[in-house]
Amino acid sequence: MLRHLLLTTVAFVTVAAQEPQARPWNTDVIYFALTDRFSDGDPANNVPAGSDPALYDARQRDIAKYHGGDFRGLEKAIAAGYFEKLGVTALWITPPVRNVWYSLTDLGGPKTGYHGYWTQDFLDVDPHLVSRKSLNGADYADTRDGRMQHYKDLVALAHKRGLKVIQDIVCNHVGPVFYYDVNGNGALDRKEPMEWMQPFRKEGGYGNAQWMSVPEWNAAQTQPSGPQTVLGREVKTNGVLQKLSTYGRRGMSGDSLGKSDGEEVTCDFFALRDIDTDPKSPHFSALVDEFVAIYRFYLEEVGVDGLRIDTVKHVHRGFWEAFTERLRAAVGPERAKRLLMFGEIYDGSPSVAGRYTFREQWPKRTDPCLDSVLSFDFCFAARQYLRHSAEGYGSPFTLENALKNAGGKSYNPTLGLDGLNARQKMVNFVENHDGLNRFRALKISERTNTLANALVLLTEGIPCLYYGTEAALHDEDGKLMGDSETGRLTFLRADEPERIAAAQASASFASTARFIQLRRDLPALTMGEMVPLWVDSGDTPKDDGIFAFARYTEKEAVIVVFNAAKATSITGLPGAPMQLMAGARPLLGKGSDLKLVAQFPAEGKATNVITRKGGKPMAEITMSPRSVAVFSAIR
Ligand SMILES: [Ca+2]
Ligand SMILES: [Ca+2]
Ligand SMILES: [Ca+2]
Repeated sequence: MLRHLLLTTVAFVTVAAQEPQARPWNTDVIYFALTDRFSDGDPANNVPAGSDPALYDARQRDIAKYHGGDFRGLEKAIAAGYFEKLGVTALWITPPVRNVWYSLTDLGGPKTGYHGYWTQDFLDVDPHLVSRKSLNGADYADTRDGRMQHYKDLVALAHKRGLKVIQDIVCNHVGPVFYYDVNGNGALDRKEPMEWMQPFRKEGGYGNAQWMSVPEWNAAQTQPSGPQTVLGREVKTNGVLQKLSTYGRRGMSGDSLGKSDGEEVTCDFFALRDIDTDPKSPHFSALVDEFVAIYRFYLEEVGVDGLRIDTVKHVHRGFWEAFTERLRAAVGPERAKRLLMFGEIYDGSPSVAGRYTFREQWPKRTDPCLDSVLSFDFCFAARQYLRHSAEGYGSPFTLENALKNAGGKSYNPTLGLDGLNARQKMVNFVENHDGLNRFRALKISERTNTLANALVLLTEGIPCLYYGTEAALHDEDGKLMGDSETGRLTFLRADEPERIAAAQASASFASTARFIQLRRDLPALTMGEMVPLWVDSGDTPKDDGIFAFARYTEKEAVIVVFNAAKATSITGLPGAPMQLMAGARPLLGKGSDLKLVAQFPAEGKATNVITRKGGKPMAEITMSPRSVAVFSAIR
């Protein structure tokens, strides 16, 4: 056995832990791939040895089962230059760690752990994701080291092609690794819902929790058990996650998702077991150290560039204080400077989400806690503006507010070690898997989907595209309201091998790539500040559906105008055109003009008339129906 291990280890494609890519995060475009749903590159791992075959759906249609997507599927797309052609520069992948594979009870019924958020072993990679041979034909052993090596090779390949990798991490909960033994028989009674979920107890927990032991679901005691050596590197884990006392064991609160009274912090997340992150608990310091040791390993040894942090608002704030501080210290200032940590705070209120970018001792301590957050307020506002049945549109006022908030007091203005503040690193999106339906659901057209992507790509912050949106992946079952998980479709289906070529040939792909290219061509679109310029006014039908804003630096400005209406619209009120000002300073220099650099659809007829009054440049921009236009200007 040992000999076999040594031989296969030598055959690995050994790549030294990679230095993180040096470019600033606000010049990146994130592509979020739910690994199980991107592409099945290796059918051999679809039913890992010993797992229940019923958990896998070979048709790739049942949203609750494994679809077979894996690292090889991502590697093939990277190697084929798919992401480079699109222009995205960072891959956010769902948690790669070994999961519990099945839960009989979850939101909406039985489900599998295809998405990766149900950790069983924080220092192992899930067998569904890995192959037994590398892209170059070298062997990967069927061991923790072999699986981790495949992950490391994926990251190295991404780096080689200029892509950063963002690992999705969870500190709030683990999978259903234990059950509540309600009948005291010392065994899991699978069909007894109460053994999976107990009603929430605000005070005290349940004393009847027992570790699971169901191999075909990989339901077992949490790992790691103590110090581990992985890929030849010692990881000084302490085994705190192996103690039942580390978990709250308080059961599940039915309406915890919408709560903000503390209940959402301490309850189980459905059948997922809540880790007790209370700074007052005796294991607190060991718990923080455990997660620091684990994620330091992924940053330094595997080479991942950034961390997307799950379920942030379900964890005590003091935990994030300690975790971010100790992790930055552990990796050192140079590495910390290149590290992005952004959190999922599922809340449309910027004051709730933004809180996590501040330290609790603010303003005594001004340095950032989390670097930034996923911008749910932007997402909800963009949907309010652009996502309506029958190609209607809503008011852009909420969008204007979201953009103003991003520059307001809700987010920590202090520059991080990289010289950028939270606003500049806000992760903007209009869709993802966070309990939201895909933007393109039901009758939302490909054109509207592209308008939404343009909004994401041209706004200040880090744009994040959800896999498949570049080819207008359509969720015909998704609702416009009342979100579900139907949008987690498989993108490159195994039964449609031509799909990747079709995706690249699609009109959506071309326009999305064009907007990403604009970010390279016009520095104001990455480094520039943002100011809203015009919002559809109720006083006149002339400007219906218009939303306009500018991105600007000292020397140049980019003016972006959207028209969501089905009729031609013009920026400004009759006799009062839109002013091109950022505070007291004009966005357009004397004698300069607005230069149209891009429009979508390409056959659009955006025109502009510039007037000047009292030193203030003004623009009447005429916009084709349902279009966006981008202008550049010398200040
Ligand atoms: Ca597979
Ligand atoms: Ca029992
Ligand atoms: Ca919690």
